[in-house]
Amino acid sequence: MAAKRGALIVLEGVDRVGKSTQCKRLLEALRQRGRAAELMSFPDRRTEIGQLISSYLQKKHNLNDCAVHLLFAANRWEQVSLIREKLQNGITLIVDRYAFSGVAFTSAKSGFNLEWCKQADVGLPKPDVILFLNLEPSAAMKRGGFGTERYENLHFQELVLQRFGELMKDESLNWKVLDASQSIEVLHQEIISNVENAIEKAMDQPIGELWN
Ligand code: Z5A
Ligand code: MG
Repeated sequence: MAAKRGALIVLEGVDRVGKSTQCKRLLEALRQRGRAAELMSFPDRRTEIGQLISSYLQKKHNLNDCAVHLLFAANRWEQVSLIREKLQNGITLIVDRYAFSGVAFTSAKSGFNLEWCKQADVGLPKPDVILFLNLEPSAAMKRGGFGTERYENLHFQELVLQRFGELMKDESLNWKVLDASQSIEVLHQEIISNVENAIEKAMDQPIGELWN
């Protein structure tokens, strides 16, 4: 019998909703349960492309909006063989932001439509579940406030949330919308039960392709 593959688990949401906090809790919980699991996050600021993105986000320099959109996508594509290899080796990957952030953030800028934005990520490994941490940006902002990076302002985050809403209409993807106003622990429990289901279902299925 072929070895069971790992699941691709994505956490998404606007700024400060608790994605990174939950990704870490989830990783610990899966490992405690004896599951092979690893964490990945995008943007991955460690690569050369990631460094360009990081310096753009820190407003150290400007980039053309189309170019930076493609850089964010390229920063995912440069990890695709690794993602596939880990999944095939039975490792469940927890991913902190993915193509959905890519599309939601760029399409919140004027002059961009969702379809154009999706093209650069078509064919990426398809998540087995997308956990959307849902919270009004005004509430998220109260969590210590936004920092000084690009995009960290209330009006833009509200547009981003609307764009995520558009993406969630796609029923070919397994979106789970979770109430991120709950305590870290309660939210964690909801996440782990959704993730256990996704892992069990993914085991016997081939890895899908996003938006294909
Ligand atoms: N971006 C893009 O444009 N295109 C792309 O393709 C991608 C990203 C992938 C950088 O992302 C920016 O890149 C981001 C999107 C854009 N721009 N914005 N805005 P990032 O992932 O590096 O962003 P970040 O700086 O890590 O922030 P974040 O990810 O948005 O935060 P978070 O991970 O969701 O939240 P957190 O760090 O876990 O928690 C925030 C605080 O809330 C912290 O003090 C926690 O202790 C607290 N917290 C967490 N959970 C709770 C609960 N349940 N209750 C109360 N307090 C809580
Ligand atoms: Mg984060």
